[in-house]
Amino acid sequence: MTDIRTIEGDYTATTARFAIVASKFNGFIVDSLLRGALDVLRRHGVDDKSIEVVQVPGAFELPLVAKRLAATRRYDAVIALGAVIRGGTAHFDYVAGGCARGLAEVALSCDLPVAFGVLTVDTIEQAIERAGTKAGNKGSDAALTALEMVSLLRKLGG
Ligand code: INI
Repeated sequence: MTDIRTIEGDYTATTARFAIVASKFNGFIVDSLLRGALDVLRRHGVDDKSIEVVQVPGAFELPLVAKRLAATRRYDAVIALGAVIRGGTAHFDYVAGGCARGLAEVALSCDLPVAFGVLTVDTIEQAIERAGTKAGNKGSDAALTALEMVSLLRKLGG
């Protein structure tokens, strides 16, 4: 055995409060991500009263609203959900890059977990695969990550 102390989060943060910010663009995909995220939170004992969902126009708008929500200090974590699909969109890189950079910036500047449940894929088929079909559900994954990060930060303290 080793003497190294290891600290990791678990999924027991049932009293935590969560803000979910979800984009309406590609809504039929994002709705599945949202269902997945809510399912995970509920199955882990989080009460519906501890969850708020805010809808934004597109993935590019996720960071600003995530920042507003984080700044209220009402939540223990923010879960961002969206779907950026390259398809024929010339500005995919700007939307996906701005979204990812912005959300990372919110987490650091607000000192709050921001789970990245945003699909960045080439095709609608790939998005469907990652939204509750054969490649899992990125919304569920993000909710699990949020639960784990809340628990981890509680353990780390400070
Ligand atoms: N927004 C998305 O969430 N997904 C996309 O695939 C997408 N594409 O392809 O353009 C998209 N564009 C809109 C963007 O997020 C902003 O809402 C828009 O540019 C206004 O700021």
